[in-house]
Amino acid sequence: MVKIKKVSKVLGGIGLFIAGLFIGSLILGNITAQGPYDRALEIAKARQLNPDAVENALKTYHPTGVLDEYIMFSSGGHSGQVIVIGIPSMRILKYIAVFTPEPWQGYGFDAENKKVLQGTNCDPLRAKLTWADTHHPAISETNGDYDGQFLFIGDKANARIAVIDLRDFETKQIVCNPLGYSNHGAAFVTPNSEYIIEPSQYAVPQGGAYAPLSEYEKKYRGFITFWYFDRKAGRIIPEKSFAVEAPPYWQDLCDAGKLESYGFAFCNSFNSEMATGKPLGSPNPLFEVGASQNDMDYLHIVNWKKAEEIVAKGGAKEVVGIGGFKIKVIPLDVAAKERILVFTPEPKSPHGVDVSPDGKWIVVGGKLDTHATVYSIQKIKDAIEKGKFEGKDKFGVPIIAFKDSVEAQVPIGLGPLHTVFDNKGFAYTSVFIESVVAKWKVGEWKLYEKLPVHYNIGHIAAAEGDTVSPDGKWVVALNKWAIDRFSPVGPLHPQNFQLVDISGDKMKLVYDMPIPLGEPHYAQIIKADKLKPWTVYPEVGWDPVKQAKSPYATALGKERIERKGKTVYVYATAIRSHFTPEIIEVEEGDKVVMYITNVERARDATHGFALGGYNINLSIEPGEVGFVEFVADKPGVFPFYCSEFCSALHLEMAGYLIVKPKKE
Ligand code: RUQ
Ligand code: CUA
Repeated sequence: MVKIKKVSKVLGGIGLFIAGLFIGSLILGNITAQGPYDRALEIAKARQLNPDAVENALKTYHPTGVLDEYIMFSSGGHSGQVIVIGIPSMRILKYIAVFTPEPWQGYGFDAENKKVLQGTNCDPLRAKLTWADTHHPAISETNGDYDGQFLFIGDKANARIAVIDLRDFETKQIVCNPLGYSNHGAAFVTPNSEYIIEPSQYAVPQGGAYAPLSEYEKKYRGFITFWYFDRKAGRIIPEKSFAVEAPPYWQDLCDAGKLESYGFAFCNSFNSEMATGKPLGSPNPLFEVGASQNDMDYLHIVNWKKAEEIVAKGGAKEVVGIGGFKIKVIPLDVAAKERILVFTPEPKSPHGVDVSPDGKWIVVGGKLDTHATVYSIQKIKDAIEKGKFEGKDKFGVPIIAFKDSVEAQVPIGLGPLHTVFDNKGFAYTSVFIESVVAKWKVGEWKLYEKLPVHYNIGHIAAAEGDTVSPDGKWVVALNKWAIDRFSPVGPLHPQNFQLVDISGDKMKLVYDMPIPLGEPHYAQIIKADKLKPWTVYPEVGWDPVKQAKSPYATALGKERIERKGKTVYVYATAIRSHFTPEIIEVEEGDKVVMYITNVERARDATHGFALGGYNINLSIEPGEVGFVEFVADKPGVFPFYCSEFCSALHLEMAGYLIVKPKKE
């Protein structure tokens, strides 16, 4: 009966009936004449699906046209993309192109979004990048709840942050951090998306300068950057952003405080040893050993509200960093003196920091520890207020004694990493070395259950899990290794996302999903009805980068070709099943600028614009204006065509670009 009830929650009244017959009969092990469900029972039996498997199938299967209750935004790892997945069906809905050119979406081929890909403040080196190591997606928040408007994600390899507009699921901005070349804990947002937090990972001389490793302590620095987000503009404003300088410990992940801890950010770190590696032939330890000597590293407690005040008073200095781009930086001595940056010890090879939904507790994992270590924001605030510190680190940053900040250490298993929360007061921690999800109770600080997962779980995501009001229901284990879970496809294995039903007393693994695209790190899960994406652009003639009507929009019948000197402007339209104009003649060496307006209003009536020989493919969605820009430096006749199968006469949706050779 218990099982039947669980299923009924998912499928409603009809489901109860089906499941009742179905599971009931299976449990009894006899297939009797039960009308239309006989066939289903036969299949279950033939496939040797036990009642458990049948239950899992019923929980996740979505008949055609039935939509998912939740949407998960997952990092696409090395692909530089974001994967959009429906939950609980685990169907992939989209890959959002972010840091990597993506032909289907025309991303990096359209003249406008090519500029997005190159970044708003990126040095020439980074403007040319065509990959990223995306790590942590963050949905924009209002009062600590996902509001479904924007998504941010960080690139670990190149210290970049991207802004995706969730009205059209397209990337609108990439910013580069001028202070260094790597981040890790990015992106995380403050509760009203005032700032997007980006901590560095591997310390370098600040601003990309040169300094030998012998000057590590003196010249290498970390940073914790707070990128100011202008919600109306939908853009990060670098001029209004600032960073807090940090010692050259390797900062890792951050989380923003909320409710009781609003105004603070917490970042874990490792390598407080300041190991500098082992040059060949040197007796120095490798990083692996050198950066794991200490039993404790430092949890960085950052008072960003106070930092904001100091910046407003002119307490930050302007640092000219990589590519000549500037950012305001609160120097380490100022941060320490003003107690903008305070430390407390954290055990052992720390990783992951997560704030509880009520904002009272800060949970830290330790890659070589066996506990989830829980800090109390009250204790931290008390210690800071009373100036109760056990000392300072080498850089003068005050340290709160472990006993004065910690609330509990929950023994949960070897190698805890990340923690998410549900609506019943439980926390779920990924435990890497043991390959389990550990469920424990906040406040009781007691372990309830461990669920084996397959294998090597990194992050864990929960429904509305990083908000002030998580939903419960589902968590997803983001496993690094799949090993034997899927049909072999060569030595490079997919990752494995495992869906876990947490609605009952016991956790239940219900689905395995291979992820064949880079190594995802984190994911966030939002209630689907909080997203309000457009199904077509709001007006015909839309510029999706500016999210406004384009001055280059062309109406049907107003198509034209204009020459200004050596530039040929083409104002074109696309509609099933033709481009107008479809013959374009230019001279060798002309610059060609094309604005192609898709004048369709029907959902899904997307046209492509593929031009052979010039590396161009656009996706022009209903209402959108596509922008093409290139120099016609190769003479010849170049067919162009619509690269989306839009209609019966789609193959006829084509034309010729004729590039006449220069006269000698
Ligand atoms: S990290 S697997 Cu890149 Cu978020 Cu912990
Ligand atoms: Cu338009 Cu095919």
